[in-house]
Amino acid sequence: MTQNDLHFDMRGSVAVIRLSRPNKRNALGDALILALRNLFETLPGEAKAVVLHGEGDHFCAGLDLSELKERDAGQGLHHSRMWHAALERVQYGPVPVIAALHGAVVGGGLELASACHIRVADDSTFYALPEGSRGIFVGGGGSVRVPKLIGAHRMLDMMLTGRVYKGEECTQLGFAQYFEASAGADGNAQGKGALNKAIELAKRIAQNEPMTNYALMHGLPRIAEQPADHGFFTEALLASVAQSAPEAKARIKAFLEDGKDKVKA
Ligand code: 1HE
Repeated sequence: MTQNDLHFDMRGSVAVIRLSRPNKRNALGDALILALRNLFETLPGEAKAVVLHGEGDHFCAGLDLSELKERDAGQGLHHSRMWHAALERVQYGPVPVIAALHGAVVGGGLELASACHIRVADDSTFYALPEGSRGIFVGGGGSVRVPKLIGAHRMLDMMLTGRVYKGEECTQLGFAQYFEASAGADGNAQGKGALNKAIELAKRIAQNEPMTNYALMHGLPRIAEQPADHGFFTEALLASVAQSAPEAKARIKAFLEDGKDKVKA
């Protein structure tokens, strides 16, 4: 399916979504943001995990600046809220989302990446928040999500000074959980290293019990915002729901009786 510069296909139980606007570096115009929202709201039930990536040399150049026409304050507010609604569907949709990041992950591209659950970077990946130098502000949830990854102090520096982060150290700083080194002369071309790793992880995640995945992606970020006492209670509720699924009981029996899925160091 290709619609509004968004490509979608199923690879087994993994839904692969590609931003397909390479000539504009996958810049996110309103139509693309709305298509993304629509796609996450209508994912087929067979999809147990999503991989999100970008076509061409970059993941995403952020907001389509050509659409940044003269908006009054009210229109600006609604535009930002439209991004919030779309990225909320990414973070709190039905299944975990793994972002394969290559090339530019900038502005709204970093906001989109930070709404995903797992980020995989590679040699080509770089992160920036050019809003500061363009005289605008983040509007796609970046001020809430990005500091949770890298700290408010680092985000502030990026926006004030235009600092660009690149390389494996970004993984330690929190931008991504995985870093794929170049696989050879052209083995990592156009982010294939990150994409292949993201698909491998998605396939692994897709094998988990769906209710456990759902409880993790919906529960953990909310528990993190709750006072400890509320968090313990939410945890107990989620634990009781997850463990009562028949699939969970079957998996525990398979371990106890056959040693299936033993943890390996
Ligand atoms: C664009 C955009 C865009 C490229 N909106 N058209 N984001 C930014 O400020 C980042 C702006 N983009 C860049 O800094 C660079 O394009 C890149 C580093 C991402 C890639 O560089 P490069 O050399 O590969 O491509 P290019 O030649 O700069 O761009 C190719 C074309 O894409 C060119 O158009 P053309 O008609 O001349 O071929 C560019 O104008 C176009 N293009 N990026 C529109 N972003 C919810 S609030 C979020 C707020 C933000 O995201 S602000 C940050 C916006």
